[in-house]
Amino acid sequence: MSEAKRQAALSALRYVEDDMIVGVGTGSTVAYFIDGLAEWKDRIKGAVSSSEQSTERMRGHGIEVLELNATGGLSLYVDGADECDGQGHLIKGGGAALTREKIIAEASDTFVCIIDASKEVDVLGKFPLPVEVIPMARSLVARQIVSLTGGQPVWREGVVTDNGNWILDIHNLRISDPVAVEARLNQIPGVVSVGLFARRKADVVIVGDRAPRKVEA
Ligand code: ABF
Repeated sequence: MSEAKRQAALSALRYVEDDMIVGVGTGSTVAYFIDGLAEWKDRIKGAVSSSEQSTERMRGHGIEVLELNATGGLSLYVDGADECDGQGHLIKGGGAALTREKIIAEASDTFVCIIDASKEVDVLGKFPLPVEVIPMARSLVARQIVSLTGGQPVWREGVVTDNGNWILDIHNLRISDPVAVEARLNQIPGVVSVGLFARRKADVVIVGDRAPRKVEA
């Protein structure tokens, strides 16, 4: 239980409007958002979910879960993060749901990121950077990560993503140019997606009970 996570999540409800289809992320902060969204279930058209975990929670509340292929673009996406810098660049994927999260973020006009103050950093990278990989490419990708970034990839053994893939967590990075690092890692064959949300970063960051902060484009 975290009061700050709950406050950020409830504050994000102000972005929900009648007849919206809401993009919904994953994690303990988002769980509070889903619980609050339950009160809107008859006023929104439904939600697009980034994980089996969130789908289950929303269905438990009677919120209709829709397919992104059927909805088209979304106006709002609400999700947590593992780290957030001052420009709204994020590390995400601690919960292994990064690929679907990235797809929904890309499909949405406004991405509202909800966090507590422990997630705020000056420079991203203390939290190991998750990378989703095709299983047969794990070792190839790991070697290329070492030569491209100097970071240490660690296989999150036993974890299989909702897409049937594996996760490497890159330790010991100091990501001073998140857009460049994201682009570089995305080039490695076998990488499905990188948990750096830099090119498509958050538009609004809500930290605990602080007022929402719009980040510069
Ligand atoms: C997800 O939830 C992830 O991308 C991120 O790893 C995590 C944040 O977790 P929590 O809200 O539980 O701290 O959105």
